[in-house]
Amino acid sequence: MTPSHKLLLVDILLFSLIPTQLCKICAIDEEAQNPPNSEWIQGSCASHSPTSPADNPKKVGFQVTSQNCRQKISEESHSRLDPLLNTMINSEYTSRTQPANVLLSLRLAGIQSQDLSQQLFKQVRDNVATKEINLSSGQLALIILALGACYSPDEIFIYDNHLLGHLETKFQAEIENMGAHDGSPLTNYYQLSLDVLTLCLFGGSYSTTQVAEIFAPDNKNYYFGDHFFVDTGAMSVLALTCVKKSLMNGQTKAAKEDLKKIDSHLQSLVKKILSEKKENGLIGNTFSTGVAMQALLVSSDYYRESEWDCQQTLDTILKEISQGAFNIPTAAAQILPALMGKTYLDVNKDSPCVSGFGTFNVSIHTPKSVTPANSPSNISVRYSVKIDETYSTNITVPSGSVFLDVMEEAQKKNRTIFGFTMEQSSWGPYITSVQGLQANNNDRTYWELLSGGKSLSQGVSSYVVHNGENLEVCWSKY
Ligand code: B12
Repeated sequence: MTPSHKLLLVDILLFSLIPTQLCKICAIDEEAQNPPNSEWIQGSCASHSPTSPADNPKKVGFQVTSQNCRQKISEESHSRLDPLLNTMINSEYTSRTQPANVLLSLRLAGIQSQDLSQQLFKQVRDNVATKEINLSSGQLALIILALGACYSPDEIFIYDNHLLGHLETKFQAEIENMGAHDGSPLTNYYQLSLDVLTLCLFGGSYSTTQVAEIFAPDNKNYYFGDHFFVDTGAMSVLALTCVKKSLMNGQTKAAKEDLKKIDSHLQSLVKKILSEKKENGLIGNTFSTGVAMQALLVSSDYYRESEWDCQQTLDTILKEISQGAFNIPTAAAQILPALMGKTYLDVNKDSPCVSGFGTFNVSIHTPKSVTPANSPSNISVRYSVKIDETYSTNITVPSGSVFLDVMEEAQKKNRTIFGFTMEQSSWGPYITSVQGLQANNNDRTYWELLSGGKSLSQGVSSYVVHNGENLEVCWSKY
């Protein structure tokens, strides 16, 4: 997108809001239509085209019948979301799924702009056209969710290109890989959840019995050692909620058994998510809170109102937004829907995502820089690569540098010891190998980032390093 194009888009961005009070715990009122129904652990080396559900009977549509159970961001709070919109719209997208993440988020939040939608659609479509074969299952699922969200005409692209069939195949490949590699999927359970959610919402084929079996809450793929992955558990809650709804009217014994199991999984997963609630209201960490909020918004049958102070979570997130925490398009895209009281299950609700409640212009401001004044122009850090042995060096970089700058400096000094590779992902560059040692999903190995022995909650291109800091990349298992 050209800068002038972006400016034009910013000018014409419109919000349409769902009324009612801010952050009341609430469930999607399905009953009227359908009766009832990171924090990171320390690694081993840390010190520690149909157009509506009616047209496609297999599609699961979520009807919101009660507007009273939705959040409302008050008018005064609108401008507090500007940094999110700025990041989503004005960034250069460096990975194939960033445009899909952004398109899905803007559509769910009810932000309308023909031009912006068309630009994003074009990018998503081009990615599918040229790279579909190489997309992971979850990447394809996200693309389908974005294209199909809110009954956009783009939905036809899904059916014309048989994207659901491709997703079914990729989902089965994930399960086959689990059979061959001690229960490890090709990707991870966050992506398997995205797969099931998408197949469920868009009427794709999958076995509910298989889903009930693999998504049992004691499955190792929900955990990092004995630490629960909040993002993954939350995405599973969204997927299982959709599957549960699809089974509600099932009469067969098998359907009833699957429903019972899924209901019990939901109960347990929601409990685990709530147990990761922090004193300030975050659930897991800053970046898992968006999807955790979505999970809690659709699962209020499974907890008491007193168990989650949604208002506190929202206030903390708004504060974090003002401090520039969501400065990656994917981070911004993941948090926005929940702030608008929306979830990925709303992708298929029976009415367009946009309600005609009101419109206003959004003005975009660049978030304030967080670099402290009077910082020295150069800083020194200690950098180590840890495998069985530890290889360390001192590195000097300009103040304001990120972890990646340190790694690059170290690599210049000694490529054999500090050489590394990375690949672009929706969160930025992901470190895939150091010293030629390659991360591997089948073995559940990866390169963990640490500072002062603590696992970081940001990646190499986001984490700003500090003078005197002790940085490590550590060969770890999850
Ligand atoms: C699964 C997962 C992992 C797996 C990835 C391997 C696997 N088996 O797939 C493991 C456990 C190894 C992992 C590692 C890390 N992760 Co991680 N991960 C996730 C998770 C749960 C799902 C990612 C996914 O599949 N998305 C869906 C697909 C469709 O999108 P994708 O872009 O194609 O996905 C790829 C990338 O996301 C990449 N990836 C995974 N984590 C990270 C982190 C960063 C910073 C980057 C750049 C890429 C990346 O792996 C995915 C599969 O290839 C997300 C949760 C979330 N809310 O998104 C966290 C998440 C993205 N991870 C996070 C972090 C912080 C990390 C680490 C930096 C932790 C650390 N201290 O070392 C490392 C990455 C270090 C490195 N080598 O560069 C944060 C990122 C926050 C941020 N602001 O940057 C998230 C949001 C979790 C959280 N709530 O804090 N992660």
